[in-house]
Amino acid sequence: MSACDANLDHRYLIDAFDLNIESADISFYPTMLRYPSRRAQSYVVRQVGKRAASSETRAGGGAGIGNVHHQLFPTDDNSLFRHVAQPRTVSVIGAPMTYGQPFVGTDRGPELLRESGLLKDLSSLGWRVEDIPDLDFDAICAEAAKNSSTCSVSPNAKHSLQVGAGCSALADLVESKLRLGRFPLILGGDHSIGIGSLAGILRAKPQTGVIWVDAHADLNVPTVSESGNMHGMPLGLMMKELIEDRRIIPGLEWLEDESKDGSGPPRLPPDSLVYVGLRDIDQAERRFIKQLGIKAFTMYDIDHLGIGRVMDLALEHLMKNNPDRPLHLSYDIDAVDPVHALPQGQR
Ligand SMILES: [Mn+2]
Repeated sequence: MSACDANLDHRYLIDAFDLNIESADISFYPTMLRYPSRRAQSYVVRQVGKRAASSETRAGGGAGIGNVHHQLFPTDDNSLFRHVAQPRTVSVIGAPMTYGQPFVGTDRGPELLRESGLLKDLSSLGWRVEDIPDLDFDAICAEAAKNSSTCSVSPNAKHSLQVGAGCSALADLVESKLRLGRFPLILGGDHSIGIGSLAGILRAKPQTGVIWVDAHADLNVPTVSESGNMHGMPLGLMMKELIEDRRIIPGLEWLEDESKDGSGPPRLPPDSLVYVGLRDIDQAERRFIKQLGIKAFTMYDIDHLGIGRVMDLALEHLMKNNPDRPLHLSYDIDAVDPVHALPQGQR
């Protein structure tokens, strides 16, 4: 397959998904700050719009990179979004986190997505939109950092006090919105926000299956991480098989708290996760994926099978034992091929 064909399929990665999800987050990779946020927004809106005009989309080969307004219609199909209360309300939560990696700037994500018309597009799909002010990570993280002189700092989970405090606040908010029957749409921020999203989601709905769209596996834990950057750890920290007790990481002690309804601390079973779009995996992560039997579709699989088939297989895997489970989509912009989202400084 030529590079050109491969890239075309990467475009399908953005446009041809056909899911019925109950929560989603979107995060930014630091080198993609200049990424045209309209595309990211289009992608998320498509997921929330769900199946609208999907037959035409499939028939057209999953293309349609134009204006979402022309391709999506409100859905009144009550078999969709079964876990979301009527009338359907999406809670837009800004999580402008930067401490999961070294570069400042990922905090602009929520602002860029809002500027590109996200809220209007969601409302045009028939959703009630609850736009929540961004979490005040400046204040939350600064307060957490004050403790760094009094408590030990994890050598290989950088800025864990800040990431931990921010994600704790995010988890509480996400959990409360899910318990109200709302669809939390979390706008990052770097992907360390996944720690907060997943924790909140798994507390409210422990059966949730997770679709992780990302170039990276984000399956590191401090013992194996090459960089110590926590944006590479959100999934690793949720797996009991990879880290037994997260209280060893300063700032993450709250992850081991028992939830109010007794469902235990948030954990993600390896068979409740599917990767889509992997193309840059660390050695330790490769080993974990193999050992734990995690379902993973790389960019090669997408080029080989097409995104439609990949998504069918992903859903089949997640739903085979539990067809009614809620689904969470986590979308890292770095999954988009650089040909469509140029890294900073290269355009
Ligand atoms: Mn990621």
